[in-house]
Amino acid sequence: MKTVFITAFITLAATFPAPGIAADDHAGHGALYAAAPAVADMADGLVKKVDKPAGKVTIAHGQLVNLGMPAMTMAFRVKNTAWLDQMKDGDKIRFMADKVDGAYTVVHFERTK
Ligand SMILES: [Cu+2]
Repeated sequence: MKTVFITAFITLAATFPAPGIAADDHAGHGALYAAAPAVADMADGLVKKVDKPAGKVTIAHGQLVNLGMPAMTMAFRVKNTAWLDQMKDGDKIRFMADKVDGAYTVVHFERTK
């Protein structure tokens, strides 16, 4: 029972990093790490290509305000590679991207209709 509780806590902590934990990796981006992604940081995207071996997804995306990036088509890494199984070519998504270890990475996404 104790183990279950600890696992749940770690999962929760990973999902909603506290500012103190996130500070080292994401200095200067503190405002992004509220419990839920801010609407302004979500962008529309169209999945062009899922490359599971490379762990990447190519997305035609709208403006990414938090990254100062205009609309374009580019490849992203994903925070959780299991997400690549939930995406397929032609999917419309809403997503949030950030720079993780120097690479543009999808850190949140949801499918839209
Ligand atoms: Cu881009």
